Amino acid sequence: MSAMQFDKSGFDNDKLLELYIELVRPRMIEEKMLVLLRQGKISKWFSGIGQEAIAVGATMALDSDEYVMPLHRNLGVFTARKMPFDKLFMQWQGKKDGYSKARERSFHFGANEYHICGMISHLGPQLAIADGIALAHKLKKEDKVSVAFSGDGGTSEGDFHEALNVAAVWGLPVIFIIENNGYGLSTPSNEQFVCKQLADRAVGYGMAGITIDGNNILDVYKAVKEAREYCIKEQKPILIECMTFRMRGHEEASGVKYVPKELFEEWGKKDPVANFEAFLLEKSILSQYLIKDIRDAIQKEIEEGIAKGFAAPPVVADTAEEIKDVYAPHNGTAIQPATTVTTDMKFINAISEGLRQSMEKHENLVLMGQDIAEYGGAFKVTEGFMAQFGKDRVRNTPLCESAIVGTALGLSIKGFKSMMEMQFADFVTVGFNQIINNLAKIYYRWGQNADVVIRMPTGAGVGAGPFHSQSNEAWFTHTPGLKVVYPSTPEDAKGLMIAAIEDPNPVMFFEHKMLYRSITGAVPNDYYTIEIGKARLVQQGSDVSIITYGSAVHWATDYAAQHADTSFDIVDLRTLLPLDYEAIRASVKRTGKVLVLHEDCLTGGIGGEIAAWISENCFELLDAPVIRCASLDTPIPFAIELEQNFLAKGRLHQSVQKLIAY
Ligand SMILES: Cc1ncc(C[n+]2csc(CCOP(=O)(O)OP(=O)(O)O)c2C)c(N)n1
Repeated sequence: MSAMQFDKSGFDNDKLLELYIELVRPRMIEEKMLVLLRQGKISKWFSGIGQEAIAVGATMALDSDEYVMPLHRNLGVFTARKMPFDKLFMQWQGKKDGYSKARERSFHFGANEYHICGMISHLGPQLAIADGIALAHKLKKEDKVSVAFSGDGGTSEGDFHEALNVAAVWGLPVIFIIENNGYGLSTPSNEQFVCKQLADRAVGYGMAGITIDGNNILDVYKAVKEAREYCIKEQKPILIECMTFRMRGHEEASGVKYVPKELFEEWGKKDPVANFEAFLLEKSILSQYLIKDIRDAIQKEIEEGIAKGFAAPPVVADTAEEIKDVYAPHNGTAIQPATTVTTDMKFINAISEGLRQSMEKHENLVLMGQDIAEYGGAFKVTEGFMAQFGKDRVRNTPLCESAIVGTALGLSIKGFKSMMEMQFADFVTVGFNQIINNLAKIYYRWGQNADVVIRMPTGAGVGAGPFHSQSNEAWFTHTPGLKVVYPSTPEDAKGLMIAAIEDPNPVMFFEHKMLYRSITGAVPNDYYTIEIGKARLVQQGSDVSIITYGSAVHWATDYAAQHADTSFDIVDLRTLLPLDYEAIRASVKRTGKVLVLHEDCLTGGIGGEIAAWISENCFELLDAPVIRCASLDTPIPFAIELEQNFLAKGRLHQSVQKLIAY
């Protein structure tokens, strides 16, 4: 007898059997994995035993081309999408023919042909990706939803709040599913949150929220089907809290000592597979014969898959391939302007112009940022854009950098390009995780590119204090998968902006705020790009090289103009990742004396990397040690007197003299 109540109205027998088969598959796979784990044949396992009805029921309620953002207990999502088991097993075994070329473990991978976007370990970031995918559906007027999973523990993350809030404010058709299994690793729910039900939070976001029995596959299926229709019709998100229980440890090795035994007994009676099976037997929809046939077929699939997985050769590291797969392929050769016509414009207007022409060229380009629509952005870069391109494509965002970066990634998965404006580069810290761990790594991990540009108004010089003046480009140059661009002239700013948007990879685009209105130059009127990764020789010289970027290019040229007795070779890097090593080498060759100059602090700044590279690769060309001139290793102070003292500019003369005297 089934200990649970099932309501089969609305389901025909075929559907009930299909649901049963899909429910049994992950259970049987897991049981086999636990055996292999005990035999030491697999390394780690996160079990979803006892929770399968949620992943399976939800996935089965969707169209097969609707994206799911699953987590570590959601094997049922992968199996219900009919991913071949042999390939899944190769994935877990770290074989080349898995879904991530052996670069990712457990469930941290996705596959676009199955409309699954894999998690990163940090859990919460999955939720905002669903926002981006739903936004793509909304913009294309498609009747589709996206679904994201969270555990009860994950709801404590800021990402949960941000993603739900954005979905509610923008009216996005997203189904957020919480698997409330009572524990986050060893932490019980009462140490995680104090609201009665997690679904109660929905009202605070202005969205619908329901709590259902997550162990009842028919309830889950029906709830998600209805939610799907609701989200599409109303163009709103919904929160579904599924009550369930984790029958095994957080991962197998960690055990379950901290869980009271009675809970296992209580929830054991509510096992989703056993109960559904008993119900179908009671209703004569299943028979023992049929169960045996179904289980035999699944068993065969599992055994064959495992055999194939074990037989697959171990992955062989190929450094060239590893490096190649850090970036999505792109022909970044410069696009030349169609005519020679130029207009003198300020640095900021050149950025605007690059963005505007990109919006005209790429109909799939969406701009997002705080106050960028009617208000035109904190610095007015997008002034007038909303009138020209409409509010769908020029979007004010709530104050939630993390969710917007995640949304940008979701848009990218659906083939959109996006630009996100950080109001100030300093605020990137609250979107850091999504940039470093999702945008930067996703292509390498499983081949999905992140076609996202993040604009970073950066730098000091106006007495704006520690949180509106930082140079934080070095945080990103240390992150493979990102490109870091940093123009210093209006012509470069426009060309590099267009290039950044053309590039299918994530680009951090640094704009020095001091340059916005202080620098004017001739800018081609037409659409053109400056190649990312190529430095510019500002002026050629023979005594001292100054290798620099951003506003420091202007410090260097001003200094050189005032010291005509020394012949300066000035290189504007323009891109900090990847660096143009050949341009650096050529400059070293011309002078033999190198100063690396930047506004960023000394320790850990990109200057250290450049100096190390020169000494390692150009030692014979040097007549003096490479000298770095950088800002103080302190936070940036507010008072102008302190800020001037902080900035590298004040030590430029001293550094140059030291180099010349060497
Ligand atoms: C940002 C972050 N902090 C901590 C962890 C370590 N961690 C992994 S899973 C987990 C518990 C998650 O609990 P819950 O969201 O309830 O999901 P469940 O594992 O119960 O399915 C923790 C603490 C992590 N992966 N990421």
